[in-house]
Amino acid sequence: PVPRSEFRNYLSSGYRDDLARDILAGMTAEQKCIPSRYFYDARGSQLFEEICRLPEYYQTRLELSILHGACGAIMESFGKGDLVELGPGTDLKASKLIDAAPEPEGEGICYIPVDVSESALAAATEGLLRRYPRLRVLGIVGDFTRDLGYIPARGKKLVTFFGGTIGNFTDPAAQRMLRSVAGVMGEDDRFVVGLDMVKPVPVLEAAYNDAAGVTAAFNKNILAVVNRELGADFDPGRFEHRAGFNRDEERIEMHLVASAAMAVGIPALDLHVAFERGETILTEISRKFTRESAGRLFSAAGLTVERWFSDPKEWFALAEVSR
Ligand code: AVI
Repeated sequence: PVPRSEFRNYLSSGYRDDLARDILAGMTAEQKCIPSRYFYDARGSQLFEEICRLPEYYQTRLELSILHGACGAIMESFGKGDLVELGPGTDLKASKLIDAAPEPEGEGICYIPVDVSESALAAATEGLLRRYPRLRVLGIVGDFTRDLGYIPARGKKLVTFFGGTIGNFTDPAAQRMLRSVAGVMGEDDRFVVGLDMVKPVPVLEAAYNDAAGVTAAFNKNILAVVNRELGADFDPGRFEHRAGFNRDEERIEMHLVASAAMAVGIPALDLHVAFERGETILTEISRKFTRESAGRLFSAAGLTVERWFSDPKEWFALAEVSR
């Protein structure tokens, strides 16, 4: 019998080189920064899963309930073909879609998750293969900000990018990513993107300053990543978590604040970094959208919003776009 699942690895071995380059740039910049993609080592991914279950972090639950209401309409127009998921977390969202497909048991659908972590791909697909005896799987181990060209060009495609992660990209990075998705889409294909929306500031700020301190631990863990990979001697205990909404930019900004003046050594870069008390490292932006700003984001990348699905308060949304 033909195997139902296959994994292809397109990952370049450059994680440490990328990190070294980004940390050198980030630690010598006027506003020190560390790109948020380095949050997600094993511990960071585990902490992020914990964040998704926090009472203050409404995004994950809302998105799932919106998808529950929208999956019938989305799958009715898709029918069958390649279901591409960029950065799958669990298999929950893909199952919602496959359950709503016109044909049962995953018939006619090839699920194509794209993620840098092969273990994340295995976790996302194992259950699906068991649950849908006719589903096929093609796992792409790669970076969805640069490896989308490896998605096979054939038949019809539904691409999904859940979780509001598009908000973690600066505008130029988001444009690059959206254009590369547009580049693999045919005219009848659709792209479903999760967007966290502008809402009352206390709600937004609580989601990034949870009472249990999980987001603070998640934020500080990025220093442990730099210590481990580059031999640096950041003391996470001497940095404090800070997250607040920047109204002008319509985004949450997450920082690590030096609680005292200190020097940090980064041997792999032959670098000593001086911190003043109160100086910060920007570790993440999380943009919040309105229908208007989302429309501008997509149209600048040559994409058009076809349908809009959201909760009654419009706190989170799924935009279904075409090219
Ligand atoms: C992955 N991303 C959409 C999350 C967010 O809300 O921007 C990451 C996160 N940062 C702090 N809490 C969650």
